[in-house]
Amino acid sequence: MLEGLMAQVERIVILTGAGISAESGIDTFRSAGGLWEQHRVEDVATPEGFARNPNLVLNFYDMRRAALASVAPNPAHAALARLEREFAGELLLVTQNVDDLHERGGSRSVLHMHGELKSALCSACEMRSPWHVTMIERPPCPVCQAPTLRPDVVWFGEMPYEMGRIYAALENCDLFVSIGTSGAVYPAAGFVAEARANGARTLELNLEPSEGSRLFHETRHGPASALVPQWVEEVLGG
Ligand code: BV8
Repeated sequence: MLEGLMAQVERIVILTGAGISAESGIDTFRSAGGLWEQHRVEDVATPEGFARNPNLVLNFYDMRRAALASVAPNPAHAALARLEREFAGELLLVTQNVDDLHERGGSRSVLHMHGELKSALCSACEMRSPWHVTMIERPPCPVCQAPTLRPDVVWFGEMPYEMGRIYAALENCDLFVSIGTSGAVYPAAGFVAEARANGARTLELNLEPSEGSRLFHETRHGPASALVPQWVEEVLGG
């Protein structure tokens, strides 16, 4: 249905979730045995959980940050990087993921709306710093030296990053594509309705129907490593 429209697409917003990194070996949140089954969300992804047991939370993110060294981007990440290089129109890649696979797959402009494992946020000076090691030892903030670093990750109840920029792009895009996300968490899960209300076409590429599938003009189900390269070829080939 969208094939014929691909040639007229000028402004694309893409939202990715944990499903795009699944074939790289990074656990998703809601699959069987996924991250949230191993830990209660309230304990590891909320400010209250961090206040209650900082060591548990720091260790949870230290382990995920360390695990990045043993995974690699997959063809879906590479295809989005190719789209960024070759698409003549405007492209905004927004990810809910805190991993660095989009960047390692070649994407140069990635908006991490929920933060990044490889970044540290100082609770004292509120500055963000690149971070590649552990935090459990309470290292000094590179900016203010206080021992008050936390993972630079947006927890439940916290405001995601760059919402103004995201909504502006959703208002102007003519195609919104959601890749590898369950549509379970807001405000990201509301982006499709926002884009559709502004007249954009909407496409979901996901292993199975998400919670928001019925809101998309078109949904394609299968692994991202197959669906994303195929869709990028359509956009560029169109
Ligand atoms: C906020 C970072 C407001 C941490 C994350 C009631 C109604 C509506 C909203 C709420 C509500 N109660 C509370 C809220 C707000 C809350 C929320 O939405 N809760 C939900 C549970 C109802 N949201 C928030 O708190 C957000 N902030 O609202 O702030 C505010 C206002 C003013 C002032 C201050 C604040 C912040 C939410 C951010 C939380 N942080 N991540 C970390 O990573 O550790 S959430 C985390 O889960 C992800 O970032 C992502 O956003 C979310 C969903 O995960 P997915 O990426 O979708 O992964 P999932 O496992 O769920 O799904 C994977 C999908 O991939 C599946 O569909 C699967 O089929 C597919 N898949 C699997 N394999 C493949 C595949 N697809 C393709 N190929 C494959 N191979």
